[in-house]
Amino acid sequence: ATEKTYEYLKVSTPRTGVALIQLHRPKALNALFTPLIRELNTTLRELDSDPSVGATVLTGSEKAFAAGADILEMRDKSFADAYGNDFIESWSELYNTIRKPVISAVNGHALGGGCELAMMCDILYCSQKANFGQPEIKLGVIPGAGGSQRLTRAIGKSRAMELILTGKNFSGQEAYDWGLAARVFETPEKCVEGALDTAETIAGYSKIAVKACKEVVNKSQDLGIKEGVEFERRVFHGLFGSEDQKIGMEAFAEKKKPEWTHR
Ligand code: CO8
Repeated sequence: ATEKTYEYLKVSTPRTGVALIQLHRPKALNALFTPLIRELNTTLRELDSDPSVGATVLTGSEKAFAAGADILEMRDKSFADAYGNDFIESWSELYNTIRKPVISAVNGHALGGGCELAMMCDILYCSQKANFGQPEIKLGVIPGAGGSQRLTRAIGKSRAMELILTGKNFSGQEAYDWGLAARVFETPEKCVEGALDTAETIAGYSKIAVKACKEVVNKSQDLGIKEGVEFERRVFHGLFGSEDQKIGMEAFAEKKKPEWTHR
């Protein structure tokens, strides 16, 4: 979004209202480690409070979205290091605190923590040959950034159990067929362009309504249907206090294009 320099990311604004974050640690296939995650979190937080940005696309390279958590960084950790410092907790900031939508455009390897990072995003797009997997079992551990929960919810228990217990990879086409990906594209370029198109559409809407949509859909993952519908209705009521609700409905009545606030 700005002229800032990044060590492990490339950040740009290729469309109006749309930020593109590209993970850029090519020598290690974008393996995720603390300095990269810190930079990612800072950038996402800045974009979240930047009124000119409405949605973000997160991608990697053609070769790798991210080949997992950095195994070399983890190798010598003790239980006290991991538990004491709540290792990985801060890696979920994308899901836990970011309120504007983030779309992942997954090409190449998305393994372990890479697959988990992609699944933390609000919408997952990929190209046919993307290579997903939770291979932690092969390293003597288990998924640590939500993989066992998010993959299971997305594709069902039996399939997720098979993948997590065998460490077998799956393709972008399979991710789409099983409902993990919202769309699958023929090529990496088309995948990133498709994600930017969707982000541009979202960025054209009321920011407050977009945040509310994201919040209520995410709540469906935590609440039962009755509580979820009740929560949705309360947030819906709340939007009648926003300027954008008046702007949107007035524009419809007058057959005009709405000019949203930038709040
Ligand atoms: N960690 C550290 N370095 C890595 C990683 C990684 N996960 N993946 C690749 N690299 C490095 C390689 O060591 C290699 O470095 P160098 O050139 O210095 O030897 C470089 O990237 C290129 O890799 P390869 O030569 O292996 O490239 P190939 O094209 O032959 O193979 C693979 C690509 C198949 C992706 C292969 O690199 C591989 O199997 N990587 C490891 C995949 C893996 O097991 N990932 C899961 C890690 S465990 C995990 O993520 C736990 C989740 C915890 C939560 C995370 C929160 C977000």
